[in-house]
Amino acid sequence: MTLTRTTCPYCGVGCGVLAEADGTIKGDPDHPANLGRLCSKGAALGETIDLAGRLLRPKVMGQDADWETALDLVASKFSKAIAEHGPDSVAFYASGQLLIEDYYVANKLMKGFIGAANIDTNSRLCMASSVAGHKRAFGTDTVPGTYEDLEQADLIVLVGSNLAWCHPVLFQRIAAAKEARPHMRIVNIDPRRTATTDLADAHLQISPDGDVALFNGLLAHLADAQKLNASYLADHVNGMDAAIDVARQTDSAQSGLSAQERNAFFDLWANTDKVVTIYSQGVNQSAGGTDKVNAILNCHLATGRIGKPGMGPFSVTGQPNAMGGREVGGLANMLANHLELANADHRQAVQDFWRSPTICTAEGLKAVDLFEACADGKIKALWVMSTNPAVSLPDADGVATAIANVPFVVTSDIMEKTDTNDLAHVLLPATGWGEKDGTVTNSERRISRQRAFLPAPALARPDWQIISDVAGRMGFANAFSYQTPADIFAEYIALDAAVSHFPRDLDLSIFADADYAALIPTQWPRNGQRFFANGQFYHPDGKARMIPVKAPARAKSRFVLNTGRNRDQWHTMTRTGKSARLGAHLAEPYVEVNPADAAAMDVSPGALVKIESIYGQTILRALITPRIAKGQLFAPMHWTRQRTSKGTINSVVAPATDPFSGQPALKSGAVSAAVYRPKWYGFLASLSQPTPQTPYVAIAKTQAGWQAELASRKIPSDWETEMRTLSGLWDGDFAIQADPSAGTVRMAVSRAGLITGLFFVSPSPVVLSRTTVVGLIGTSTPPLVALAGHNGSDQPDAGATVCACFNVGRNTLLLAAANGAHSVAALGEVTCAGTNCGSCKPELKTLLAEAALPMAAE
Ligand SMILES: Nc1nc2c(c(=O)[nH]1)N[C@H]1C(S)=C(S)[C@@H](COP(=O)(O)OP(=O)(O)OC[C@H]3O[C@@H](n4cnc5c(=O)[nH]c(N)nc54)[C@H](O)[C@@H]3O)O[C@H]1N2
Ligand SMILES: Nc1nc2c(c(=O)[nH]1)N[C@H]1C(S)=C(S)[C@@H](COP(=O)(O)OP(=O)(O)OC[C@H]3O[C@@H](n4cnc5c(=O)[nH]c(N)nc54)[C@H](O)[C@@H]3O)O[C@H]1N2
Ligand code: SF4
Ligand SMILES: [Mo]
Repeated sequence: MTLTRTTCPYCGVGCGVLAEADGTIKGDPDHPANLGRLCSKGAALGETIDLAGRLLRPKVMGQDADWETALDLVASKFSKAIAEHGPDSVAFYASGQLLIEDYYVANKLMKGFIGAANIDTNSRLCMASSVAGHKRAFGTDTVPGTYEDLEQADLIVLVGSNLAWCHPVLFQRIAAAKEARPHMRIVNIDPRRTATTDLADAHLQISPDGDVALFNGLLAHLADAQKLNASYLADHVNGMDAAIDVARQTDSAQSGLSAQERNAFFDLWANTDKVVTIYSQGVNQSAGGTDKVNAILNCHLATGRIGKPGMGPFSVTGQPNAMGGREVGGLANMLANHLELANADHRQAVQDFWRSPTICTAEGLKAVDLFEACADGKIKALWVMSTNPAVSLPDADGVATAIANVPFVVTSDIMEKTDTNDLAHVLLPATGWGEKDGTVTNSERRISRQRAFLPAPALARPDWQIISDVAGRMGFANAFSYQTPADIFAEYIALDAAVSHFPRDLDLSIFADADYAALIPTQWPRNGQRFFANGQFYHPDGKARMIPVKAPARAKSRFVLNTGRNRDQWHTMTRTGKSARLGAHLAEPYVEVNPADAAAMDVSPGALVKIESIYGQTILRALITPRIAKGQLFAPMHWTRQRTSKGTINSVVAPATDPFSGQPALKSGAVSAAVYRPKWYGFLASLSQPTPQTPYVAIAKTQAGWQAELASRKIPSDWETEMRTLSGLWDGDFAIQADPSAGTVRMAVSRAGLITGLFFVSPSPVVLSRTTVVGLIGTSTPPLVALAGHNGSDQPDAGATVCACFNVGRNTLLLAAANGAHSVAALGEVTCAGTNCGSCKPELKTLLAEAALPMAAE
């Protein structure tokens, strides 16, 4: 088998992967981002490259079409809208999961040939506040550091980042560094306790959006304690006085932390030179996200702790090519290659280079506004590429209605059924990871190749080619005659050279003679180089700016709804949802509720909670835990209308945005919550994919089929019909056991001696081992034994999956702990858990702590 050297398509760590055509995946030991490591999602890539559910040919109005028909239609609809309503009547909504080549071409078509800037991307939901904050402080959008800084730091502050689950390989690198250098300190600033907290020496459980109050408090403390770097400030920074004035007026108690917690943090920060502050969506996704970024940058600038080994602010990017998208300028308020849309010289230079008939002169619509324009009827043709806005934008039901209101909608995707595809007139099949070639830039500005190791399935084509083909049909064939992604990359690098006389941070000259086919992971401007080492910034005077930022007033709603990610799922689950192994870790959408709030709402373990705002409502399973503070709720963002009846959590999130970045506040929705009481709860396991219609549904892929959690307020007249309707299992023998006194009903369908469906119904949440029940599907267990909810053998129930790589369940681990495995390493030796990708190590640690508790109490 040939090994192909490629890059993981998930998070911004950008790990190198060695792939074989049979789906064997290994970490690339030579890639500087991961040095051979992979997390659970990367390790399971081989399970998500099958063709189930793929979009394999173009579709026009739900019917298969050939490429000629589909491309002609798309080009003519866009051209017609532009001719009749002007260039601003069309829009692209793209993604940080496009490759540099795809992104460059889409941006070029919109800005240089259509002549509008209505190309925005899901990076608006992700990195926009960091971009705006960097520009205010540095005069340019620069992430100065390198991953090695994380290993060299003496203090790492993680703000609004669940690195353990969202950038697992970076987290592992930090964990290894802490083990090697035990004096290293880690502080986690998050309103919620997470897997990341387990590595931290201190958890600062701040109030939602308490970050500016805290960092302003830190700045005032640095000033009072004479910890400012006076000579650095004099030579390289403007705006210190105003920023410190505002900081002194801020009451840092507004952060929600005690004076003791604050002072300990301030002292630690003030007295440690090598500080890296890592921040992510708890900072960016806020109505004050840009101010949060600058509150953090202010502290680093005031101490000169930037641009040197082991120190600096570090905004980690989410998507594999979030950084590349910023570089090519694929956002509505950017031009290309870090050039300014508002600068006429920059526009002219880009237009000259592109030899384009026109160039946009004004900013386009940012994501939330773009979909508002769709709702208002201003957008006549919309092209969504590699993203799922009907799920991932706030007010998701409003966004779905807005998309449905656009006269012509085209999507490019690798999957056929998504919430956004369901609203489109034309679906264009893109080649996916493993089938396409191109480049991505990771969080430390390192550009790596994605390389194909599989053939393109059926009619699927690479995104850059689809976009170029449409551009050609719109009359721009000369400028979009690329034959390979290498042609596009070469043009992108040539554009950079052509505009090198403008002072910018972006400098891609290291790629000038690059051999695209053999390109090794390379950092711009030079490998290992940090920005700002010489104290030179990109404002006209060469100095950085400290920005005075005010802490926002505290929210007043009954509950603040926080949202985010799970360890083993990626966004709207179109790929990770295919892997039963990944699905076994947190198989159902849930909402974290503090025990006190649960008691007040009469929510017991396993109960359902209805969450409402003026935008919509949803029902989620309660996960009662002290990890979440009183008055707050947390729900993952992953579930969609494809897998639940109540859709996405974004149905209830308000479309409020940050005034500077336009990034939505996805982590602090104002909501109300109450217990939802159905007449019955159900758990269904089935060989075929069920399509249930009950008020509460959550389905997930299992090893041998599917599972569904259900609830309804209507008791059916006949349970057999109900089970067959819910599961779609119309054939096979039916068996039923009812316990009228308990109100429970258990049902099985079997065919040719094999169990094809099991359905357990109860008036209270169904208590039963899901792992055991789904493990019975497809086996020859006698139906009556299966109805007892166990497999008839003496195999104990493994419990909910903790280690996805080796499929090790919670009960197995607890048993191992009880039998003497008292460390993560010992658990690994006995059960293999945590010994492959290591993503579950924080959970193993928590589990050991829990296992130790009863003994301590004895
Ligand atoms: N497993 C997995 N990994 C991923 C992804 C995925 O879908 N799944 N997606 C990738 C992408 S695109 C992104 S952008 C990154 C996101 O990576 P992260 O930003 O680390 O992930 P989130 O879970 O969105 O949010 C991080 C934390 O912010 C906290 N938070 C909420 N409000 C506040 C606040 O006011 N202040 C502070 N300080 N913290 C707050 C939340 O409690 C949460 O724990 O992950 C990337 N990696
Ligand atoms: N409430 C809440 N909402 C959030 C967030 C949050 O923390 N909370 N986070 C936000 C953030 S940071 C992000 S980045 C977004 C992510 O949200 P989305 O971008 O909407 O989510 P994905 O599921 O990653 O969508 C990617 C789509 O592209 C398809 N695809 C995969 N590979 C390819 C390819 O090669 N070509 C093409 N054309 N298509 C492909 C996939 O099948 C999928 O449909 O969600 C945002 N929304
Ligand atoms: S940390 Fe995991 S998801 Fe992120 S790039 Fe590496 S293997 Fe992929
Ligand atoms: Mo993101």
